[in-house]
Formats: sequence, structure tokens, C-alpha cells
Amino acid sequence: MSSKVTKLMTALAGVAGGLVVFGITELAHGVYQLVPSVLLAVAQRIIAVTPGGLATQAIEALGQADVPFLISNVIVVTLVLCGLLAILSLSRPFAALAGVAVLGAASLAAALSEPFAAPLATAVTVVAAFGVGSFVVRGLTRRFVAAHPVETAGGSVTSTGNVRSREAHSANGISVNRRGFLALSGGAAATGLAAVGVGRVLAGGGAQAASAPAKIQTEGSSGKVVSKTLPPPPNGASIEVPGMPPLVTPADDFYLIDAALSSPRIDRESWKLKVKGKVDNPIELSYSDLTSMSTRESDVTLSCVSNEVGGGLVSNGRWTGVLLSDVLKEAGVSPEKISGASEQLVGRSVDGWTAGFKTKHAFDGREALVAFGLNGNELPLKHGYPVRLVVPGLYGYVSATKWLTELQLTNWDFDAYWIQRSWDKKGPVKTQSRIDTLSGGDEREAGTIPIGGVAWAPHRGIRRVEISTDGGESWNDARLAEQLDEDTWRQYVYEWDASPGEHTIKVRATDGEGETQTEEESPPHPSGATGYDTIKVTVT
Ligand SMILES: Nc1nc2c(c(=O)[nH]1)N[C@H]1C(S)=C(S)[C@@H](COP(=O)(O)O)O[C@H]1N2
Ligand SMILES: [Mo]
Repeated sequence: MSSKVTKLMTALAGVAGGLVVFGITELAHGVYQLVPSVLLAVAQRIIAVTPGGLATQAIEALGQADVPFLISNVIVVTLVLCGLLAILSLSRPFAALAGVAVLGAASLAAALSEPFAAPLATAVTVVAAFGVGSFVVRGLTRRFVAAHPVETAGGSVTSTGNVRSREAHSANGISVNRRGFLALSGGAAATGLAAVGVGRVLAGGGAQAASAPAKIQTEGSSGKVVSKTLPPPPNGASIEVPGMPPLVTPADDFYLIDAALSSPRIDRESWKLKVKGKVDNPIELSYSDLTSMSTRESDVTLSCVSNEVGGGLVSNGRWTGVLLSDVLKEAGVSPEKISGASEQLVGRSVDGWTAGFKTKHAFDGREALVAFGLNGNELPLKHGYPVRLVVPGLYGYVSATKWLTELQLTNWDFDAYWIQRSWDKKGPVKTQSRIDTLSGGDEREAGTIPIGGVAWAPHRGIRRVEISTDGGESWNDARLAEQLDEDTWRQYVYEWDASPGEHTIKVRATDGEGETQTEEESPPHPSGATGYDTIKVTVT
């Protein structure tokens, strides 16, 4: 038996051991969510230390695949390390053990950096996982190496264990041949993988359970009522055409953008909102302090700066919350008092994510909310439970802090999370419009074809939407639905009398200030995509 084969087999045992470690940690996370997924925690740390420019490049190159790409790399690199450590253990068992300890410590550090981690349970899980993993590798290699001793560089015969253990298992006759070894390693690897699978399913189920949110109490034991509720949206605000998105996006369909790979889990009873920095009267509000203030509902369309023209990273919600200005007033902030030292309002999430915008926006008439409800229910876990910010007219990355725990007034020099990663500092939402009822490549029969969709320019409102069916040569006014609110998107439809042929359809919107969206095409980075949503359809 060549030592090459032995090394390969040993490496396989190492990989199997690595999968056992993943299995145990993911399973523990599935069963008890306050033990973080080590895999996601490590990936999260890598994101945190990746320089902003590089992160932005990776996101641009990989798009939605960026996170899966990162996670598969973490898995591959970890398993390769496990294989190498197993080989090292043949000649230098203590060095290998030290290597395992370093891997384990790094995993534990990453896991403990998740804001929701329960420290003791997490430590026990990670230590146990690496312990069992090493034990499995050792057991496997001992069995194999006992049958096939490996020549080391020094010429001496060695095994993973010391001499005594070799004697012991030789005596027990537990050494195995290659096939038996492969079966054992395969079994260990499969068990690890199965545990990962079960853990992921359990974690997903748990997150879902937690994100099936309860109705907001409108009158509870505290006698709490939402001070200002909204009537249902008027019928005239919706246009019934197949393919039109619902006026109010159901929470399950609301677009989702997170720097966090797993949503922080927050206990509402111990949650606090601090208002600090350049304020006269720093305060700390509990959840019940917040919800006993004057609350209201507000319709606001939220959009992501990363949205491509025609893309889906925009949704419309009916939010419940307290006016941000009311919360700031409690801390002694008023518009007259805003100075250079307090001109930026930074929202900080429990996981350290930040977003900042001009403090004056809290007082300039837009209904910026410290929100705790979406569409009549508590915020879903993924959308910031228990409390987030919603600021009409600003992209999410500068304003819409989820899992909010701090409002800090500071100067404009502070750069929040995505600003450090080379996105524009201000982030006003650009006027945009989208064709929803037709997609590029569609074939339709000649006749009347409704071209419909949504246009948005939150806090300015939409005054006009036009459709071109000849690639921008000529434009026709679309019929507008009633504007639900200046802060929301507005539906439109144009009844197109379509004749056979190839047609290039475009849409453009004009905001409430009379400004038409620019035709010039620019990518999302650094301040939001521009250009007209354009599709080609064939009419037969
Ligand atoms: N804590 C935290 N808040 C966050 C983010 C985040 O990654 N972490 N993403 C922001 C971005 S970029 C956007 S566009 C919106 C998206 O909100 P949604 O996921 O509820 O749609 O949340 C913002 N708030
Ligand atoms: Mo975003």
C-alpha cells in the first residue's frame, strides 16, 4: 500500500470529519436557533472584513449568486483544511490537534459575534462539534493506518495515535481494509450531510414560524389602540389587469435585502431603542414605551438602490409606527436645534448595520416612521422585527434600518455601512416606472393589449405616465389609477391597439414636481439605476 493512497484516504477521513462538524453545528442551530449557524456566521465575518470596494465588485459580478458563492467557498475551504489537518495528524498529531483548536476557536469567535448568540450553548455546541469531528477522523484513520502503516519522511512507521493506541486496536483487530474504510468514511460524511440538511430545514421552519407575525394589538390589556388607522385603499387606486402587482404588497412577497445572512432574533420584552449622540435628552424606550406613543398607519413604497430598471426590488407596504419626529422630540431634538454636529441621523441595528440620512428629513413633512407593523401585523422577522425605520423618498440602504436599536445624531462625516462600501451618501429615490403586464419576448395576438404597471417617486408622487410602442419615437398618456399616497407607487394602464409586427415598448414617468425621469441609462451603483424600462414584444 503506497503512502499516497494512505494520505488520500486520510484526507477523505478529514473531509468526513469536517462534514460531521458542520452537521452537529447546523443541527444544533436548527434545534435551538440561539446557537447560530457556524457556517453563516463565518461567512458573515468574511463579509464584515471584506473591503467595501471589493464587496461591491463581487455583488456586481455575481448578483444574487454572491451569497451562495461565498458560502460554498467557506464550505470548500473548510473541508480542504480538514483534509490537510488529517494528513498532518499522520506525522505530527499535536500540530494537527493545534490546527483543529485554531479552526474551532475561529468558528466559535464567528458564532459568538452574532448578536443573538446564546454564549454558553454556542460554546458547548462548537466545542462538542470539533471534539466529535476529531474523534471521528482519528477513529477512521487509526483503523485504516493500522492496516496500512505509512512511511514517514524519517522512515519510521507511525499512525495517528501513539504506539499504545496502535497496539490496542491491532490487538482488537479493528483495523479495516480500504473498502471498509471508504464505507465508514462515507457513512460519517453522509451522516454529517444529513444532519446539515435536517438542521437547515428546522432552521428554515423556525424562521418561518417566527415570521408568521401576529396581528398588531389594536386594543389589548393595556387598552392600546392605533391612534390613526387608514381606511382600506380606495378601489380607484387599483387597476385590474392581469399581471399588475397588488397595490399593497403582501408581507410574504415584500422584497428582501439583508447584509445579515441570518435575521437577528430579538426578544421584544428586553428590546430597547436608544436615542443618543448630539441630543439634549438621551432616552431609552422599551417596546411598550414606543407603542404607547401616538401611533399611525402610513402607506410607503420602499425601494432598493440596487434595483435594476424594470426590477423587483421595490414593494409597497402599509406600515404602523410612531412618527420619527415624535421619538426625536422626546429626546429634545427639534428642527431649529439641528446643527452641523447633529445633521446626520444614524440608525443602528442590533447586528451593527448602520444607515444615515439628514436629520432634517425627520421634520420636513414626510411621514418617517419608527415602524413596528406591516400590513396590520407585527413586522416579520426578516423585515426587522420588532422595530425598523421607514423613511419615504430615501432608498433603504440610507434609511430603512431593520432590527433597529439605536438612533444617533451625529455630524455628516460618519459613513454608514453601504457608504463605507462606496455607495452614494444621500440616496434619494429616483423616479422610476416599470412595465408589469407584459414581459420581453412575449407573443400576443393583434388587438387591444393593456400595457400596465407601476411608477414611483416617493415623497414627490407621480403626475404622469407615458407609453411608447415604437421604441421612443412617440409617446401616449397612460391612464393613472388614483394616487394612494405621494409616498407610494401608482398604477397605470395604456390600452394599446396593437398591430402585427415587432414592437419596442417603453415607459416613462413624471413626478409630482413635473420632472420626467431621465432616459440616460446608468447602473444601480452608486446612486440608483436610471433609464426607461424597455421590452420587445411580437404581435401576430
Ligand atoms: N439591519 C439592516 N437593515 C437594513 C438592511 C440590512 O442589511 N440590515 N438592508 C437595507 C436595505 S439595502 C434595504 S433596500 C431595505 C430593505 O428592506 P426589506 O428587506 O424589508 O425590504 O432594508 C434596509 N435595512
Ligand atoms: Mo437596498
